[in-house]
Amino acid sequence: MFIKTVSSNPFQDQRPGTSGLRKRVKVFQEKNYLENYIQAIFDSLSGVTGKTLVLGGDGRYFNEIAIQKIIKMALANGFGRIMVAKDGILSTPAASCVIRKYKAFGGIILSASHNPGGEEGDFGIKYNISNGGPAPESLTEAIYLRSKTISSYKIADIPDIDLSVLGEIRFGDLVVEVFDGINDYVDLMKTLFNFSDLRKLFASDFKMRYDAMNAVTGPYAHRIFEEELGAKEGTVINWKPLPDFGGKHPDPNLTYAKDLVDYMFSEGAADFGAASDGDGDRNMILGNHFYVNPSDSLAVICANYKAVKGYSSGILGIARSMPTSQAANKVADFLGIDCYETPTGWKFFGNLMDGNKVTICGEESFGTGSNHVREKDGLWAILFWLNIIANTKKSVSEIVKDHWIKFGRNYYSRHDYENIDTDVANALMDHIREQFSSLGGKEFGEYMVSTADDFNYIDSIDGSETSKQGIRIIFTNGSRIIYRLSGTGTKGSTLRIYIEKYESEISKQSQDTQVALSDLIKIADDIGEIIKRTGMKQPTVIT
Ligand code: VG1
Ligand code: CO
Repeated sequence: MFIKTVSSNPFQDQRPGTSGLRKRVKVFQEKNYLENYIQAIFDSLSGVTGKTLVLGGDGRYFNEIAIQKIIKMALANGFGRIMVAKDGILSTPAASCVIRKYKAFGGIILSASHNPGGEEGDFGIKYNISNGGPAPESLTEAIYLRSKTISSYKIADIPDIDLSVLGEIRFGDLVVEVFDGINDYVDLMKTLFNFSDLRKLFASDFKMRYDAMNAVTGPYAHRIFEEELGAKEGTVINWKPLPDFGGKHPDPNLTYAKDLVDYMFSEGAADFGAASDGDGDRNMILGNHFYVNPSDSLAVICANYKAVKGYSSGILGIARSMPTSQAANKVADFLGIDCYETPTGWKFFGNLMDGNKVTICGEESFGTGSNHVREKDGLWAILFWLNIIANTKKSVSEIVKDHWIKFGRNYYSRHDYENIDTDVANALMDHIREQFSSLGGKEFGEYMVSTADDFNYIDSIDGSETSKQGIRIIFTNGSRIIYRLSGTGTKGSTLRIYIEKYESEISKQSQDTQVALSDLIKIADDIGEIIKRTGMKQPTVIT
């Protein structure tokens, strides 16, 4: 095998964000842009010689082109076995599963997750380490530093691999293995969930609709729900992965999964509705005429762990990202276990799971998962909910309302202001920071501020510190307003405002969320001058 060294000039903008490097496809198509970043990853790893690398993606435009280049570069950089998913299709949680199962050195997942795809859309690259989880900050920073000085990359001179044929291709001692990206994941789900109970559920008059949003989970969902569990044909819709996701935005929320939401709120809707994002790590849960807030979903899953065989012996602890509502804390208190608070992004949960501190983790952004892998897992959350339904014989809305009666309700909403000018966004955040010293004790109607600060995180396992992970305005009654700038967008800046209010009185638990939070929404604008500074009268997305 002949290895070429190609000289190249570095780029200065290859800094990974919340979840890998995300850029417009057009940027990745620039000469050497992809190659440089991949080489920067390999240069930042040590001891890869002869080891296994897992490779796959969410099927978006540029997936296969990138895969062919990465196979050649990984071989040139010393990996001994490249496990590449058939047709290049591998969901993020399935990649995590496979890395762990085959004890790979790491994996590269090609995805920009919920960002739009297609030629005009986004592309992304994530590197995952041997525990199956996203690279920690220390590694992503090392990759970024390396990318700024790189001067060449290595690539093997071999033909493209046919990704449609399972099996091994040998180049001397080196192996490229095209494997089935679905089987291992389905096998893992079978060890966790009571598939026989679920088969009975689907054999009854229970009806479900799952929208794969033309993204990666389609083949997984079709296999699990329709083939394994006997759900009626047509339960899984939009299940063939398309390079442009059918022109849609594969983000399972009230705005971008509108077709499913409209259906679930229509006459004759199914009992259960769900969707996942581009790379399969997110989930949205809907009941008949009912939407489950992701923060509540995390709390409900934790409170019902006994319903699921893989967890029935107990959960070690819970972790949630800082902006996620405190509903999970109520459950942890009740169970007598710890609830950890981490910065946004799944990479911060890995150490807690590896250190046996937590079993279940979640984020407000439609991400829930457990220590079965080291990524959030959309289908896992959906199967968990189905097991709860099978076990309790209650509807989704009954399950959530009963939960509120027991634990109280954390009214919760996130308001996103997308594509605002980056200078305006930074100035807005600084404007809030300037008020930190004067906000303590300040009253806004019935709300009094107890704390106003930047969230800084110290990892309890390795002591690493991460600062400025969102501005917190915490009120004396436990209500919160959080301001953060997104780390996954590719156009301008996205301001996220997370608003939370706790309500223990049962008679006050059935208000409309936006109405219940209206005072806090107004306070968020008073403190942040959002309308004035952005010129936007309302958020672009409300979840
Ligand atoms: C967003 C979410 C965050 C999630 C991240 C990656 O990040 O808020 O909770 O972990 O996306 O999810 P940000 O920085 O834009 O707020 V995924 O499904 O896009 O890999
Ligand atoms: Co995702």
